[in-house]
Amino acid sequence: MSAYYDSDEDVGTMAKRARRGQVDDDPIVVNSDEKFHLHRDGFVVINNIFESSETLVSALHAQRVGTEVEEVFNYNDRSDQPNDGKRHQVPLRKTRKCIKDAFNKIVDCLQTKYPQHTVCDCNIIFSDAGCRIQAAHCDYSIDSSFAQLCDEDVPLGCLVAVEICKLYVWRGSHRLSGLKEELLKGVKEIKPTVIYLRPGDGIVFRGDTIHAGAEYKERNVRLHVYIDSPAVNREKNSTFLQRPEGDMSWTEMDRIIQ
Ligand SMILES: O=C(O)CCC(=O)C(=O)O
Repeated sequence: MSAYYDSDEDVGTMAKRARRGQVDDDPIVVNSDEKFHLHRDGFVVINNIFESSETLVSALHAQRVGTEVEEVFNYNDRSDQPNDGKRHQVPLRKTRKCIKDAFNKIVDCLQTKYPQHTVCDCNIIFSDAGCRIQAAHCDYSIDSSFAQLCDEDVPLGCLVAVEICKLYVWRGSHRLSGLKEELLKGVKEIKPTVIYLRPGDGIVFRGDTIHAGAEYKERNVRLHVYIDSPAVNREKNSTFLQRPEGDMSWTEMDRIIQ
């Protein structure tokens, strides 16, 4: 298995650079050709959804100008690192043909694969050079009703690469939601997996899969699509860190999701 990004930096170094509470051991690096199963692993990679281009990358960067840019959280509650202000997002506007074409392909692909779901909001995510890893989180609040959903009803998200990008995922972490502390005690720690995506690839992940946006040495742009389920109302643009205060079972989660 080889990484084809950050090639001047091995994964061990990359992991050491990440601070305690994010990725402090060697993450497992895989590229997008590896096969995964959405409900077994918590995520799946789809190759070649559309053809990316320099024009598309530039057109997406251009959307950062002249619009209200939202800061995406990029602090770490475990190491008390403050937000570095290097991760932002804006809603995708289909102003150019290259954007419309790519977006239509993404919607066609995801809607065909997940016909019971609805592909809705799409944001452009920007990382500035030096952007740090996010803290581990889910995009939904995993309360008891969420934990009882059948697999087919779980809402999904998709990170789509327009240039090479990566995402940290905790494989199998979706099966931990709803487990009581006594049961969590028997679960072995899960090391993060770094999934590298080539331009045009996407990673679809369940709303209860723990993940973290990656660090970037150089600026990077990518798309984040919400794939809603009729069974769950989504709070727009929310993320849920893995340590709600006062919930003791999360001490075990801290141990498991290293
Ligand atoms: O920045 C990324 O690539 C992913 C961001 C993310 O997962 C989030 O903000 O929920």
